[in-house]
Amino acid sequence: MKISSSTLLASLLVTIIFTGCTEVVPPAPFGALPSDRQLQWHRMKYYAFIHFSPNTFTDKEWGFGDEPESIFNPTELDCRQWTRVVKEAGMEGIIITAKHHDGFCLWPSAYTEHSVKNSLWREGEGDLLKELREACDESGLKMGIYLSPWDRNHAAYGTDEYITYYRSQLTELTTLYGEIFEVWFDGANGGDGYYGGANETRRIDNKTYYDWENTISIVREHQPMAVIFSDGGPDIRWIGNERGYAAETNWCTIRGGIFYPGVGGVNKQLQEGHEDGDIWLPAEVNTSIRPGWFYHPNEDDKVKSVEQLIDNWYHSVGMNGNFLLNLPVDRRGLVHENDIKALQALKEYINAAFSVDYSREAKASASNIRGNSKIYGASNVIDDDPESYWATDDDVRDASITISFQKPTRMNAILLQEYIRLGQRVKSFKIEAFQDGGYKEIADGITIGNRRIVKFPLVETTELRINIIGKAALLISNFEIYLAPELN
Ligand code: FUL
Repeated sequence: MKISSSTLLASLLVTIIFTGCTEVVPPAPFGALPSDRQLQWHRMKYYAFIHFSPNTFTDKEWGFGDEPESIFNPTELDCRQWTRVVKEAGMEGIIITAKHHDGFCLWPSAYTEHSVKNSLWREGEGDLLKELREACDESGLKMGIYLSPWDRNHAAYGTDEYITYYRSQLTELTTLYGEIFEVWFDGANGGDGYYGGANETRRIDNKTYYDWENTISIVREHQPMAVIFSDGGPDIRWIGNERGYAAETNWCTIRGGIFYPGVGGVNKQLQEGHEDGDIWLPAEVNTSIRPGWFYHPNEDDKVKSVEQLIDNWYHSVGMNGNFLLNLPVDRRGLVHENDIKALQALKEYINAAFSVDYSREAKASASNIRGNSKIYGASNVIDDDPESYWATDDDVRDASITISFQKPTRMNAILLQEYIRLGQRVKSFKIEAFQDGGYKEIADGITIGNRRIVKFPLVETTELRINIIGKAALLISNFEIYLAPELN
């Protein structure tokens, strides 16, 4: 069909009349990009780990694998108590140690006798994963699983037979318990153990033994939206420490081919990612609310203080990561009272700090707007739509956005988000406040990524200016301003 030039002109005029501008080319993606399952995970912030196994009853961190099943006997186990506590804490899900290194299974696996089915708990009729699934569903929480690759109980650990066993268990967990949001592959692998009575040391090659590609495909087949965690992803990476600290500079990108579960000597790289990374692999920040991952009665008075938890919050949720906080369920099968108090105190702080966003009363303007189009206007950073964003022209990689308040406004924290669907671009930023007739720098940083919360000493101002330098056109989707309670 031939289109006449007058038809084209008419359609252009219609576009101009209805949109108020000529059409602007949307920004092209830049560098490595997140998958849909990673984007879904990026929308989360904070969720619980629960470590629970025979270790809870033997006072150990790593069971040898020879623990009798009868030792697992929580007296008041109530997954609804867990989900109530977790929900009230503002968390969004629970990842459970379905099997830790000791090999004991919290579900009645068809492939081993070393499980709840031979314990005294619920007279061997119990299935902890089923109970947790029901409790999570009732409270609207997501459920994730930790299935330790290392198994100090299994006689065949170290051979191909064990890999078949491991995969059968992974299939059970990804098919029998509904939707799983995350699968956690621990890096601790190989060493001494019971191994069906052999009582010896077995070493495996972390990189090749589990044939990760084929093991991972089981999760992909049955739970296509579940993110897979390990030192090397493939969806989310370990942050390189167990203290609960991301680095201030935290890229979602890393160079491919370096990391795999149990890779050693790369903790700093895991903590910061790589600016020139060719794959998208954002970080999850995990730590325990107590010194140990498992419950130990002598740690009842060693629960982290609220100040410590707040620090972990800013260094995870506030530094381009998600926060996975471990709650060691006790011998009753309950989250301990002291842990609940600490969780509540953190929640109170979060509520007090982040419930009033002062940016929503302000006006935003920018030094450059892509094609001068409303679609990419500055006000997109202070609306509530995560899919709208301020964008600059392709050749503008150094620009600023100004937030003006109707009256002097007090603040000490700012949250920034890039529109990461199209890549991580920001490579430095500086925040200035207008005070005493001029702009004064109040904070600066390197990366933003999915979410960055910048804390600074209290300022009162009528105008903020954020100068940003990127690797490509800038795309900022969100900007929030808070007055958080000061800690003593
Ligand atoms: C480590 C494990 O060895 C610990 O026992 C714990 O499960 C922690 C989350 O990961 O690698």
